[in-house]
Amino acid sequence: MRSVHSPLHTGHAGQSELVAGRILPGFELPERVEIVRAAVERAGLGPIIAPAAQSLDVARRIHRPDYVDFLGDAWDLWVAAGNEGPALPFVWPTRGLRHDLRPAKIDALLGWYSFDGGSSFVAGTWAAIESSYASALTAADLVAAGERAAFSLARPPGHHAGVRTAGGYCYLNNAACAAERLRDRGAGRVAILDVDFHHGNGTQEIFWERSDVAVVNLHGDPATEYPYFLGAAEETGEGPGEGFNLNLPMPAGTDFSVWGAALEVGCRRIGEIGVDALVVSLGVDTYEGDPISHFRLKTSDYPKIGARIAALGLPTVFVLEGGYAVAAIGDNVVGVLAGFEGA
Ligand code: Q9C
Ligand code: ZN
Repeated sequence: MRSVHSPLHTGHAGQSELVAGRILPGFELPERVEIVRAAVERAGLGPIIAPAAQSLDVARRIHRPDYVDFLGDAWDLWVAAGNEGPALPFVWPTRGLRHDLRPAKIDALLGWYSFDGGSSFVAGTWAAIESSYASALTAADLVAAGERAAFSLARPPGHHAGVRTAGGYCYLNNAACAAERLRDRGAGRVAILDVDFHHGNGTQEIFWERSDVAVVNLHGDPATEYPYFLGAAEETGEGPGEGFNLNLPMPAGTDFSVWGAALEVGCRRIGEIGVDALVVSLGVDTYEGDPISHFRLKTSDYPKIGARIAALGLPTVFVLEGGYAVAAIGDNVVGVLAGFEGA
């Protein structure tokens, strides 16, 4: 399969994040994608191509248009206000505060448009966001044009980004945009299968009331795992979307014997619903060596994931999400893709 990749992600570097009471260097590093790219090349998975230029039209339908505009403006506003380091939110309009007054100042806008302190902005952040989005849409276009599968080899990731909020290292929801693009190109119904360790709260929020994009999430139980405030099994969708959201939370320490059974449940549901195309939110932070996550999948498990996904027989867009054990991320991601191709 072809991989879609842009070097513009490298400008999204030196960001910081608020974690456990400290401002730390970000975990979501440029090396992640560089190592996956090297592994794709080494495995001979297929050509690596540049994304086609993309308008923000799809992003502005998946997200609020003013949020997309903010992402493009945030760094310049931060610098214009006299700041130098990463733009990191520090105040949020949570319960009990007003939600009807869009603030004017960048300090407040950062919190208005985020749900945590995980998604900071540096000078190259917007160019990286755009390149990750364009890579996902280009991969979707390849699949819509008849390719069996394509891989968006890009960062920053997207599945935590909601209708109007950044968080969890995410800004635009690339997988949601890819699904929307597949719909635009003729797929009647699309499924998103999210195998990242963390619940894809943004993807769930975006498609919560929609039946044309079904969302299946396998993740750490939000009772104890980030993002905490979404992802319980009881969340099944609302209105026309009722029954089109499936959450499969699992406890810390879960290994492939349990995780693989959940994948089976998720894949069967996708088969029952009946969809024309699939987007996989491909996080490999389920790996036993991941520094911020708590599942115990092994490198030898990832090809099995790819093979099970391939058995769905669907045109498939893979979109890179999390995975922070940098030394293993290449083998684990390529394991899924090679397992898919070999099936
Ligand atoms: N001690 C993705 O995998 N911080 N985002 C968790 C760390 C946020 C992960 C706490 C993790 C976000 C795309
Ligand atoms: Zn994750």
